[in-house]
Amino acid sequence: MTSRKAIRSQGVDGLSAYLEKQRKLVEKALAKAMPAASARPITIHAAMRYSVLGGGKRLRPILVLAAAEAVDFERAENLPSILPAACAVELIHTYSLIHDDLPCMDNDDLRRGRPTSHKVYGEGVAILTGDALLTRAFALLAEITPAKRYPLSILLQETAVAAGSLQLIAGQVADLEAEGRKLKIADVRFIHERKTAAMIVLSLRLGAMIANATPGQLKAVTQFGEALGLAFQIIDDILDVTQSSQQLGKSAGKDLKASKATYPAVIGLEASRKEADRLTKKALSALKGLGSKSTRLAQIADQLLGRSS
Ligand code: GRG
Repeated sequence: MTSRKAIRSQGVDGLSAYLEKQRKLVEKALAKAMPAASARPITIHAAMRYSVLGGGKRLRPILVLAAAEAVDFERAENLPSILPAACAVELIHTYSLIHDDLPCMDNDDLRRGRPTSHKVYGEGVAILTGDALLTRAFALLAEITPAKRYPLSILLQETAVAAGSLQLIAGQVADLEAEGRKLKIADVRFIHERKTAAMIVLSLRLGAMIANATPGQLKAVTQFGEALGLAFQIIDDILDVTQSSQQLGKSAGKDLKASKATYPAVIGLEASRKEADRLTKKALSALKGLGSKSTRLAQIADQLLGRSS
């Protein structure tokens, strides 16, 4: 079941209710995954909670849950380690947003519809908040009871690599260095695969590994994530030039102003749309071997292609 028409016929209403349910589950777990706002020093814990609990689509944690479902539908939600892993990827993602918004990086004052961390708490606390979220994520993962095929060391190692200087940070460095320079599409792809796709692939792999995926199942969700991750960032690039700041909850039109490395800047809007569409189809076809258990993953990919924020 891979055609987009077939996926939609399975009920978009069902998907909205599913996403809402998963979001609530994740929000509740996130609220418990960090020290209380009253823990001393109060500022850092209030700042952690401000950024993490202040909205966001929760795409990555929902992908952790949906990947586990695609492997072991019956047990996915009751796997005790699945929510800690879902929270860990959201904490790493939020850390990267806080640091990305700093004046020395993208210098932004709006995130998730609210003032950015450094605007509220100052730059020093914002840097430390990112650091605290990243380290807290590893503490959460360290508490996981792993499945038979994938020991904890593998989960920790994969997370460290995805968040490290060869993936997430590599993408950010290449992005910074690309500002104002004329790039080829391969260079933009290099950045997007690392800055965005790496964390999406990690989310899917953590979910699948915690559900004890077979090597074939793990390969399928990885290929799905690689294509989806790139499509997701291309759509992000398109939205930056087509939507308002209010619609996005972050500053729109910034990529163009800062001469950022984006798909629309290099190949134009129409070709970017076609590429996002092609990659979404590629992502869907990677799910073929997983059967109907992967319907949610397919629906999420389809919805992301048509998203407006
Ligand atoms: C180590 C100083 C230092 C900085 C690291 C790694 C890094 C900073 C930044 C990562 C780069 C980054 C922010 C990539 C953008 C990826 C992306 C599309 C983010 C937006 O994701 P959404 O749309 O956001 O899922 P929400 O708010 O919905 O969670």
